[in-house]
Amino acid sequence: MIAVRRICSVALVASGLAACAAPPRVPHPPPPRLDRAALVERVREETRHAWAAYAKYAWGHDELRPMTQAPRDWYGESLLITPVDALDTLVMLGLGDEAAAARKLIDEQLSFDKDIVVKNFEITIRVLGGLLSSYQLTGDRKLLWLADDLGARLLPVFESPTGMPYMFVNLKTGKPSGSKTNPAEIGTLLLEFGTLSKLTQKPAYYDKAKAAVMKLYERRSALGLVGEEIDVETGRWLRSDSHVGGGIDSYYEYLLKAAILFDDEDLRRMWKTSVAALNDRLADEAGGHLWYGQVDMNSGRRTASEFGALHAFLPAVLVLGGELDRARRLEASCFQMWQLRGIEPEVIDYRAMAIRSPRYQLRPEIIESAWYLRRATGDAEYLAMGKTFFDALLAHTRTPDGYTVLDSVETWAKGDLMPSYFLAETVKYLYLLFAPDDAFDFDRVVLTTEAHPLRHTW
Ligand code: DMJ
Repeated sequence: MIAVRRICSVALVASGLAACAAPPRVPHPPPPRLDRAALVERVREETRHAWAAYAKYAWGHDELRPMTQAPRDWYGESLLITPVDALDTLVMLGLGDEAAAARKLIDEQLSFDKDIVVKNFEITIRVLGGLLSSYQLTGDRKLLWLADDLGARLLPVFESPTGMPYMFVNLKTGKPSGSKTNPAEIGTLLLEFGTLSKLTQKPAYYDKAKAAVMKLYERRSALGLVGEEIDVETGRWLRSDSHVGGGIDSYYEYLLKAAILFDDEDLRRMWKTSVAALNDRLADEAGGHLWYGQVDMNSGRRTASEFGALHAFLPAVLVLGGELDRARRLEASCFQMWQLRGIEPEVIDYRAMAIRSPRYQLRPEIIESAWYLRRATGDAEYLAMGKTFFDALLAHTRTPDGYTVLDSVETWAKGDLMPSYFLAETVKYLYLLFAPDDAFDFDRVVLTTEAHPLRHTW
């Protein structure tokens, strides 16, 4: 009897249940009805709180360091990264005064005529994408002019022997640099460069960004996978680890989203082949949950079982691609990762359910996926998830002066940065999740990897 009891309790501990005997069947109480209107209002208030801190301590600079109440510029001189990244959020949330102030700042002060070497990917997704979506939302032609000026200065990145972009470029001289790069930095340009092409009627932007992604796709392995690092001068892979995390993630996202926004059949075919390879080779089952881990792109051999905050973009893209069951299961896994500590760590090992990187960078991906799932299914479970995310952000990342990243979700030690994507993405997806389903017209709209809505108007 004792032996039986022990076996029983070990099994129950392993399965996370509290008692040995089958518990009486008590129906789950229905989830409490959320007051969506109150949540929407609270997200607006918190956005105002974050923006006010930027305005007070970092006005005219790239980002805010909320703990030291200081500004941060990425390249010594400001490119107004937070105001540009945040402007469409301020407009969409109806924060009229804040949006007007951001627009005035951008119209009057933003200049790209600077002798600085910038990262093409980050400036494209945050600044070029922000300018384009804000132009479409406001009709302010200065924003389109700025986008065109920036696009022209970034364009030399594509002048490599393979046509795949260098990682950096000097905004004044046009000198590109950094031949070792990754799929995300090559493949996450087409929504922004393509939209710029359509709005300015300059085909070069679309053609170069599309050629680059095709060159990358051509270099996929026989298994249909891409690796982690590639040299754009030789076209050779430098690292063959394949996964859907940082450095690769949004390459896949843009195959599908660009196929949708531009009605591009090449890209649709490339997405279909690629997602089939991901589902076939990277998808992994552990603890009854679906994950996407790491394999070698050539042999398919499993190399690691890591998953993290960045990987959590995938349920959203699976929803867009019509794979609802996988999306649901993967978001449930992401939620399990969140619940390990009550806020998600940057990376876990999903087999050991152990934290590998304890930071929380105020990332939006898990919230983004909850919003896509909510729209696709109508299920209240995703609203409840969103409330869990929002409550945790309020409890652990809010400061008297905006919001900050966490150095550790194990100790709750705070870092000192409010990344621009917090205002571009994190609060926007929370708002969209709680807002009435028809609050925005998403007809022919695709959201970029930085949550900038781009509308097909051409
Ligand atoms: C954002 O800058 C973009 O979403 C990018 O694609 C990767 N993730 C960060 C936010 O986590």
